[in-house]
Amino acid sequence: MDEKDLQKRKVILSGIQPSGKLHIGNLAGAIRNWVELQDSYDCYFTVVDLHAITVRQEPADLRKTTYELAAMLIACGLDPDKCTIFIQSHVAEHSQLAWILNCFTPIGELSRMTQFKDKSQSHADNINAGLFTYPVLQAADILLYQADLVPVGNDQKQHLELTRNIAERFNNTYSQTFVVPEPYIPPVGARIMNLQEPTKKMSKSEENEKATIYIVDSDEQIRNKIKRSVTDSGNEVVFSDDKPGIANLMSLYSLATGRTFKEIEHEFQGKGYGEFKSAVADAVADYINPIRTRFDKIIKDKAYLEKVLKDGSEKAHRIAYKTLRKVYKKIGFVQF
Ligand code: ATP
Ligand code: LTN
Repeated sequence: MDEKDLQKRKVILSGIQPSGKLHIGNLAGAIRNWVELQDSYDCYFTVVDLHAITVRQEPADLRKTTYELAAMLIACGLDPDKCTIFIQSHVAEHSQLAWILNCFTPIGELSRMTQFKDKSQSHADNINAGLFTYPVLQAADILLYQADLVPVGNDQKQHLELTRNIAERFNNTYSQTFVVPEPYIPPVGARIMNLQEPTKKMSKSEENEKATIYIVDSDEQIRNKIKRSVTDSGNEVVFSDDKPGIANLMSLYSLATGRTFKEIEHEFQGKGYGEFKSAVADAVADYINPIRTRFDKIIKDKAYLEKVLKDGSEKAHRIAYKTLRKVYKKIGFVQF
């Protein structure tokens, strides 16, 4: 692809918090889609450590998790030659623009954010100002790169709406400065559920280890977790709302094999849950195995990982700097 084509491609930005071990839900619902997008868009993917400190983090853990998440993104298929991968705090413009955007965000709009309300409840001992202005920093992440599209799950739609409001307010006050981004809801966004309570989503913050398949789990651990997962009464493998356990295993099997629900129902007709669970266990273990193997290699090669992140932050900085300068000029700051 020549320089001109590259310039014409639409810009995508997304972020993920280094706040725990990555699980198969994150892979199915977010990262797998990012991998698909990197061939057709100009993509920026960032590990949002500034966002992560809105809840208390152990410094050594945060550093380790940030490295591991970056390595995991590459292991899952993001190719540093095709997209830009960087750590948010390495590009100072994120904090700089966030401050400015804070001055364009009414407190009333921030108090309506459901994530703030939820997190204030779950972290009642530390309701800090950063937790409140979290969505403004997210707006800065997006607007710095003039992103056209932002791949996010449903839970982030409200933050994206706020980003659009901030961008429009700024553009109307001055003149066209920011691209107003659209959410990108992927065509297939499998939602993976908790293996022990299949009506709850699989989540990093779940305490019961048996409920979650981590990408770093061994084949054996994956097989055991699936074989011991909670299923429903009955014995037919069919996709139905009143069989959340089986439906979840079907989603996992579909993710691992690429088969449709119809094909899966057909494959296991008259075979019962035991046989189905064994097949899912093997398929998912085989699916995760090469990702874990790549991860183990990358995480040991610090020099490679640091080079990818340095190149990524330099590229991101070049774009972010241009936007920030434009903003400084519009609001009347003396140019530096
Ligand atoms: P937390 O427990 O802190 O809420 P999480 O595991 O739910 O963490 P997030 O960091 O909130 O994950 O989300 C990262 C990305 O993974 C988001 O795009 C989100 O939509 C997606 N995601 C998270 N959990 C699932 C799931 N169970 N199924 C599908 N996608 C998921
Ligand atoms: N808030 C998001 C993570 C996030 C993000 C972003 C997503 C931070 N900055 C920019 C998209 C674009 C979350 O909790 N999933």
